[in-house]
This record gives sequence, structure tokens and C-alpha cells, in this order.
Amino acid sequence: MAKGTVAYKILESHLVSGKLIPGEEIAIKIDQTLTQDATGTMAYLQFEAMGVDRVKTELSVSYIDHNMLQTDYKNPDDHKYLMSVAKRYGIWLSKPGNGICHQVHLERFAKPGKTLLGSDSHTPTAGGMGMIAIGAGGLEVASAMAGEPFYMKMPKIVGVHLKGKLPDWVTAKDIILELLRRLTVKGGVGKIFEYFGEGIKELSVPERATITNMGAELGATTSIFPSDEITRAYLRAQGREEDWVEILPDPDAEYDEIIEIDLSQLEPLIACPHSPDNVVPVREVEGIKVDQVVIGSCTNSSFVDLTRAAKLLEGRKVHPDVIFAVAPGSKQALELITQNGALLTFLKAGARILESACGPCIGMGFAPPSGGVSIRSFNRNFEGRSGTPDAKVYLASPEVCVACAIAGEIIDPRKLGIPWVKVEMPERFPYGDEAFIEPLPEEEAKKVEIYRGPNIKPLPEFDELPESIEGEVSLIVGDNITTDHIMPAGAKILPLRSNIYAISEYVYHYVDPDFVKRAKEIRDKKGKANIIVGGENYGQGSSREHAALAPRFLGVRAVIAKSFARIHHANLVNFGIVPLEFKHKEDYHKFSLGDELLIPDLKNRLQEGKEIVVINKTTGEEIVCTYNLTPKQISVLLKGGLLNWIKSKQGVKA
Ligand code: MIC
Ligand code: SF4
Repeated sequence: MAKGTVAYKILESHLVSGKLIPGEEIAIKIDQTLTQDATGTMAYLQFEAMGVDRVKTELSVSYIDHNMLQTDYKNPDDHKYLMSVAKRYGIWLSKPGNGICHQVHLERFAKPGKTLLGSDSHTPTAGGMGMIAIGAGGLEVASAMAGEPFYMKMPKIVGVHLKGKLPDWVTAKDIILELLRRLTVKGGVGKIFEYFGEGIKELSVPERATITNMGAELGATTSIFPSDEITRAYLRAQGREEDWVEILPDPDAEYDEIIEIDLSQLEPLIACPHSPDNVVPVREVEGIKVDQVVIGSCTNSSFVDLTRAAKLLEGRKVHPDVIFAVAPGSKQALELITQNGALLTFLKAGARILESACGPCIGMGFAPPSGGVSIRSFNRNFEGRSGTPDAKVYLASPEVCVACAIAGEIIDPRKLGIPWVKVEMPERFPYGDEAFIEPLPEEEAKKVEIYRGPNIKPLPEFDELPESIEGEVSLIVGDNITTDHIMPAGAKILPLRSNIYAISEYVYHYVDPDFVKRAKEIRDKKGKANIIVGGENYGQGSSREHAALAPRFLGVRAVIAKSFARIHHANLVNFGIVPLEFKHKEDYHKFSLGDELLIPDLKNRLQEGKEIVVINKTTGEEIVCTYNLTPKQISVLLKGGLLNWIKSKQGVKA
């Protein structure tokens, strides 16, 4: 039962309902929320629809960090909407340029022992500060802001025992890459990873946050470190020592599973295209010519990362064939490297400095050239995500990135003969709070008018689940489909996040450009639904609810897959799409594009907890499906989605 672990203690102190037994449905109180602009506009539209006067959390922060190209009115319209909504409802606002939500939250707001729900899959970054931080769809974050608890199945708590000491040139990034190598992108589904052992004493809070950040790539619910003296020193340097509480695992804490990593045996690792779990030692892929290198993203662009990268670059030049960029994770990190001279070192070495934002990580600028090789300190390298469909993106530590930038090819950094450098944490960080807007007092807030530019379109309304679904297979996809496949981001599509009608034109755009046309044709035949067939770990990656909302708008009513990723599974339910799982995985082959399907008596069967039979009318075969849904999720599905469910609950109360 994992009693006595850090994760268990925090969940226990926030438990609203349920038992902390793996697999049981629990509800936990949420202390803090965060949103970012790409998921935030929808989240706040949904929050507004809930009719609450002011956020009910201890702290809610709205960050603007994803959509910042501002090629026309769309992004700035969204920013203005977000700024006015924040003022109206008692929410902190982090202006564009202040940095990436996870990095800034860690610096300025994360608190040991608290819970955080964020509309971004890398919210677990704050687990580096000893908090339970979970990524979710915007609608669930909106509910948390309205004071609702967060529902989930109690995960298993896996202890990751870090033994020994990291050798030089091996860093926090290599620890999480090693876990990805061992467990794969679906190895963490239904699990919380809790780190312990003497190895954690060597890791500063931002380094711990690199590990908890990329736990998202394991599919984990979240990851967490204890709150110890290292946490305290970091908070002191942030001028927030009063936020510190000690939270250590009990000496007899029992984990549901234990994984051991001997740090002294690790070496520099790299994730090869196109998956974060395609991990090999750097030495195995040496010699590959490199076109671009970038240090940034919420995984590895803290002050520690940037300072060490600069020290390694001192007196050296970026290879003439390489374009090297640095995107500091926060304004605070940028201020620090300005003060300590690291910024000048980057400039002298020939680096290009990008804004403190997500930027290239989500295909917002700095795309690689055709077929180009890009080495990045990021967390995701899904095909096409960089903006260049045939680019080859590798993921590695900032230190490996620097080595590749100098050598012009992939190289084990230990071969360059550069001495390793240690980075001391500063006694005091420049807080850099100038780009925050504080919440207004309640009376003043009530007078604020919300700005809605023409890019903000109202949410479409959805009907309840029919008794039976009559439909057609409109798409068949393989294993590990990401939300980037389903609802791509990037400079062209991301600005449409506040307009479901426009963005739904791009569903599965790069996988099958005809999908939208086909889906609409099926949707527009009266009473017909689209059904998608998928493989393992369907919907891995981001928390973007647009990957459920837009398909729902196109008439998708069910996805039948071998297994699902956690956040996407929840998003499907929240937008009224039934996630069904094959009882026998080999049945995946019993479908072809265009097959006519009937799912009879669906509503009753869900309510009665019975297996679902899908009849393939084209072949005459019957396929048995199961589902992994809590009672609450079933009632949400029946209503056609979470918003309908909330509205009907309010209606009953009235
Ligand atoms: C991502 O890294 O894919 C994103 C962009 O941050 C997403 C959120 C989004 O799609 O807006 C995430 O990780 O949840
Ligand atoms: Fe931004 Fe990339 Fe982090 Fe997502 S993974 S929050 S896009 S930096």
C-alpha cells in the first residue's frame, strides 16, 4: 500500500474520497493550479461556463509561454483574454517572456507537501520540490479552480532507488533517459515514481525537476522527490524559506515496486528519433553530422543547465556547420546568466539567443532544415513535432548538446578533453517577479470586463451518449500514437487553439490528410458516428484536450485501442468519446477502413459494467471490448462529457 512514502503522505493529507489502494478511484483536494496559454484559453472558457465568482484554490497561475510568435492578432488576442480573465477571477498572470510555466512555477510557487494540477503534461516538474503535481486536461483544471477535487485511479507508488554517485559528464537527464530505456514510453502508466537513496543528495532542485519533468514521457501519473535540506536551501535562495516543510519517506516505507539505478554505472545517453525511449549510449551514435543544437525547454533550461553549458563552452566556438541556440527557461534564469557572464560566453561562442518560452520544443520557430539532425535538451522528439516532417531530433543533456555543437557531430562529450565543471547554487536568486501580474482584490476583480477578440470562439455543444452507436471505421492507427499526431501543434496550428471549428480542420493532418473530409462525411450522415481503431498507448504525450475535443466535433464517438495513455483517456471521457479496449488484442486486425460497425446497447452495458460487443457489420464478426472507467467517468460519458455532467449536476441542485 506504499504507506510511509512521500507520495502516500501527501495524497493521504489531501484525500477527499476513496481508499489509497492501487486501482481504486480516489478524489484529492487541489491546492494550486497552473495553465498555459495553449490549453488555458479553453480551460478559462470552461471555467467561465461553471459560473464561479473567484478561483477557490490557494493559488492559481496563468502562464503565457507557448503561443508567442504573434504573427497576427490571434496570439495577442488570446493573451489579452487570458490577462483579463486572470484579473477577473483572482488568478496570477505570468506575462509572455517571463518563462516556461514549469520552470517559473518551480522557482516562484511550488511548495513541498502541496498538490498542483496543471493543464500541461509536464506539470510533474514541480515534483522536484516534493509536491504532488499532476498534468490534466484544461476542463479538469477548470473544475479544480472551481473547487472540485481531482479524480483519478490511485496509482502504484514505485520507489526509484538512486545508489552511488554520478560520474562526471553524466547528469540528471541521463537518469531519466536510463529509466525510459528500461521501461519505455508506456512503462509508467498508472504509476507514481518516487526517488530516494543517497544518490538524491547530489541533485539540486532544478536537477530533480529535470527527472520529474521527463517522468511524463514514461506515461507516469507523476514523479516526486522528498523535501529535504536541499529543497530548503533552494527555497531560501528564492526568498521563500517559509514555504519549506520537511517530507521524507519513513525508514520502513514500503513501495509497491522498487527500481534500482547505480548512478556510478551510468554514461551519457541520447534518445534517438522519433521517441524519447529510443535511448542508447551517446558513443553508439557518434559521428552523425549535426545541423542544429538547442538548449532549452521545461526539461533542461534552468540556471544550472545554462551556467554549466556556458562554462564548458568558455573559450570555444560553435562548429561552423552548426546553428546553436539557447532558450533560457525563465526570466530569472536569463537574469542570472546575464549577471554571471554565461550569456556573454554563449554570444562569444556564436550562439543564437531565443526567447524564454517553449519555442522550438513545440515547433514555434527554429525548425531544423529538411532531413536535418537536431540535438536538443528537450523531452519529446516525436516525428514532425519540430515543424520539419523529415527532421531527425535527438534528446540529450545540455552538456552532450554543447559537445555536439562544438564537434559538429554527435560525440561522447568525454572525448573532447574538456574538464568537467561543477555549478554552485547561488545564495540568492534574482526573483525576477516583474513580469507577474498579481490577482486583484475581490471587489475590484468583480468590475473587470473580459476581453474577447475575434479568435476566441464559443465552445460547441455536444449531445448525450446514444443508446447504441452506429458508425464507420474512419481511421486505423498503430502503437504509441501521440497527441501531436492527433492534433498537431506548431506555428500554423497552435494559434487556432481558441477556435475549435478552425483547429478541427487539422485533426490527424500529417498522418492522413483525408481524415477530416472523411470524418465530416460520416458525421453528416444522420445518426452515423466515426470510430477510430488504435494500438497500444493511444494518445501518449501532451495534455491537450483539443486532441479529444476536435475529434468529437468531427463526430468521433468511440476509440477502440489496445491501451490508452492516462491524460488522453481522461480527455476522451471528458468530451464524450468512449475509450474501449480490445479484450483480445489480436482482434485489432479484425477491422479495415470503412467497415460499418454497430455497438448495440452501449449505454446500458456501461451502466451495468458489462463487456461491450462491437459488431463489424461488414465482416459479420463480433469483437469483445472492455473499458477502464470509474463510476464517475461512466456517468460523465452518459451525459456526453464533463461540461454537460457539471451543468446537469448544477441543474439538479437548483
Ligand atoms: C507539449 O509539450 O506537448 C505541450 C505543448 O506543452 C502540451 C500542452 C499543449 O498541447 O498545449 C503538453 O505537454 O501537455
Ligand atoms: Fe513547453 Fe516543450 Fe515543456 Fe511542453 S514540453 S511545456 S512545449 S517546453
